[in-house]
Amino acid sequence: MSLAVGVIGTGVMGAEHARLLRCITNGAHLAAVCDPDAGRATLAAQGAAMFTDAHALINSDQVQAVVIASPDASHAGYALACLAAGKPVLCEKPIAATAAEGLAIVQAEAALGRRLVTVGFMRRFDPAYAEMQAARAEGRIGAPVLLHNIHRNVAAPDWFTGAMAVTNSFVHEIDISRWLLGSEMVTAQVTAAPGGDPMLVTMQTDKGEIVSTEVFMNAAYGYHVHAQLVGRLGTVEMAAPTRTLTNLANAQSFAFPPNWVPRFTDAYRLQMQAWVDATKAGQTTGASAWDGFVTTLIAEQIVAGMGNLGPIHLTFPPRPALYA
Ligand code: ISE
Repeated sequence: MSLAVGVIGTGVMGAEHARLLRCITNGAHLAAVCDPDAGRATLAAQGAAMFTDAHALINSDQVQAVVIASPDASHAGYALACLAAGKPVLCEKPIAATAAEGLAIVQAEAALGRRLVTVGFMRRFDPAYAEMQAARAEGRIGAPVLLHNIHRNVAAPDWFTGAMAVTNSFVHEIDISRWLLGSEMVTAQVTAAPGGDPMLVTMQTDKGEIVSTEVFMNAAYGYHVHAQLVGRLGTVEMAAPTRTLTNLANAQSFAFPPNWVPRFTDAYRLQMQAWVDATKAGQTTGASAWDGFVTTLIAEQIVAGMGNLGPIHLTFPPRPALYA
């Protein structure tokens, strides 16, 4: 039986998730979309049902599982509504705009006693990150000591505030660093250029590993995400995010993508397929509600402590047994 999926929000990410469900994903189909903008909803729906009220989509009999790709501030309310309706949900990052809202999702899911929430930290499905994670887990580079991350965007949109470099962009490195290392972050320290962009965040894990991340929202030349994991025996890092190299006019070159959709196209496709397969098997995959909450909690503590001279000491509430 094909899984009937409803997509809330048909902006850049919602349109891509709708396309994956319509054209690429096995075992599922796009049953409905929801967006107040009828023009882009129609483009994404391509014949699927259209809603303007997200709660009506979530509660519709036509929809068995939900993808949330609406603006960040609406994620938590819709995720809670999916839990109340008992429907599996793939929620774009961040899981919530505040840690308190993220915790409410964790508590609601723990009370339900079964996991229905997956957070769309798609980098976990990127083949390069997956290889790095396997290299670490299999001990191929020895004990990890450092992780260097680079996260550069071409230009921040007008509506991007300083804090969003942390809460919307850097959350990816919080999640992927926890996942790559299998560690929890315990401290963070931020050094920002005048005006706040770029910034350098240094975190330390519970195993003493150091995680450095450059977040540069206006790097101009292209969308560029890179990671290098340094172990006691060797290092593993991403190769150029491209299949071809051009030799021309005394130089070798490759092109950077303009944004994250082409860079992570495989990750989004693999994430959707894994989520559909897991959902149909009554299982979960990817980042949990707990991972989403911890990521937002760390981001919130970093934003609050950004002016601090010393390191920010990160604190967490106890992890419910559901996420052991
Ligand atoms: C954007 O919202 C994303 O999720 C991208 O993956 C990230 O690279 C970008 O910095 C964010 O603004």
